Amino acid sequence: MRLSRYFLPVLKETPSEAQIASHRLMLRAGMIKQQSAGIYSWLPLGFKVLNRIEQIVNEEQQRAGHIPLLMPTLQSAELWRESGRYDAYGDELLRITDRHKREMLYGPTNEEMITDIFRSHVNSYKDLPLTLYHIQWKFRDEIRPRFGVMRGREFLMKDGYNFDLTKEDALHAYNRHLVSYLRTYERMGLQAIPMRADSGPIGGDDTHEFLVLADTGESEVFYDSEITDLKFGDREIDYDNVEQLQAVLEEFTSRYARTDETHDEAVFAEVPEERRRTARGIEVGQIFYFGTKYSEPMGATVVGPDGARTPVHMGSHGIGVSRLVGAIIEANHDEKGIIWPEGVTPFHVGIVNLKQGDPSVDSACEALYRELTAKGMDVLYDDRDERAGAKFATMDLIGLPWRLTVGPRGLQANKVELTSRRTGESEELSPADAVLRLEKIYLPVFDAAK
Ligand code: P5A
Repeated sequence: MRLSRYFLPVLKETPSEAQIASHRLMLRAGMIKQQSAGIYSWLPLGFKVLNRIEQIVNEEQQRAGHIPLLMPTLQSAELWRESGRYDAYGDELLRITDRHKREMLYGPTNEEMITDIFRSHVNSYKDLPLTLYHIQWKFRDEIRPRFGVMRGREFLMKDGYNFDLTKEDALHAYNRHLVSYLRTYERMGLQAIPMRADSGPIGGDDTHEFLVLADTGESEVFYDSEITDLKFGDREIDYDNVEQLQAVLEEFTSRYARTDETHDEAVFAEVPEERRRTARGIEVGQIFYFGTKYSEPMGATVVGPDGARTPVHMGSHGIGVSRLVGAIIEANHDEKGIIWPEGVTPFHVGIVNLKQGDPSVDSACEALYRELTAKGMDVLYDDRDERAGAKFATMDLIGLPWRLTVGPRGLQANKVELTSRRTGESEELSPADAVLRLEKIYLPVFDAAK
């Protein structure tokens, strides 16, 4: 993409309504525009990041054997009356009446609808296990929408639902989600710690929230510091292997880590004092096992091996896709702007032309742009007729992890400059070597998608 032809409405002023860094930076970098309280348009740069996050989520869900579908945003109140949640959900539920006076709602989650799909089409235990998921907009009429996309009213969620014959099978589905989430967040450059939590309006007893530690997080958390040493890494996982997944669950959940809803001072006191931590965290996902809470009242049953009908065991599993954009920025920024992790960056590299209009510089930039693009990289080429300082400030603000600076002096010695946004360190390389370096840097990112 050539910046001269892109739509990147960066702001010079710091917007006064934004209280936290990620909200400020998303507005300044031209990623979002507020349309109403807690409702945002995603401008091209923000939309690109949102798409990258969606793509990682899709890849990891499908790696775990989960099947994508798409359900609508609007749901009928009837379905929610069947589960008893139409009244129980309270004021967060946006209720709508259509022209025929039929009661509808904008879905805050889809347990009822997926249970309805299941009961319409699945009849036998032989069709289990089954996990279906979608990535779809949700609406929760939050009393205090704030921090930009972090607590929106309209927000994008990946929500998945498992259907199993027995509790044991459903707990394996729970583990599958836990493990796939660990890998998902790590690919985004985040450490998200599974913590024992409360199940709230979704229901059930078994639930973990995934929290990214950040001072601006809305949840208070208590944990054993040893947990932050755990890395998922690139271990080979067989998602059908019950023992392997159970072992990963135990590895990542056996140490003390809880949100304030389930915090227990007495149990916490058993953690050696020097390892006890109290901090704040951003909830970027939550997984639930709730058994037959929806299948029983809604009649989602299968014929079991013994010929008798039995309600299926279910769980649901959510990732806050739009919230993640904010969470990643909270965890990765400095005073100049955003610092994207390579896995989610909107563009892999930015090219800064120091002397637009100089034929040798223009053609070196064009060649780099072509070659990098041919290697599968998304490149943002700043080809505007602007001062170098302004170009650097834009690149720093929008946070591309790597910048190639091309100017007449360097080119005389066949050199361009490759700069890391994170460390600020620069290296002089020939254009050909710069392409090779970038290819090597992004190899693990492209490999992780396979
Ligand atoms: C699990 C999937 C559920 O709704 N039903 C389907 C279950 N879980 S949840 O924890 O309530 O939500 C899942 C994730 O969505 C994000 N989230 C939000 N993001 C932005 N703004 C909001 N107002 C908001 N509310 C929830 C969180 O990341 C949460 O973990």
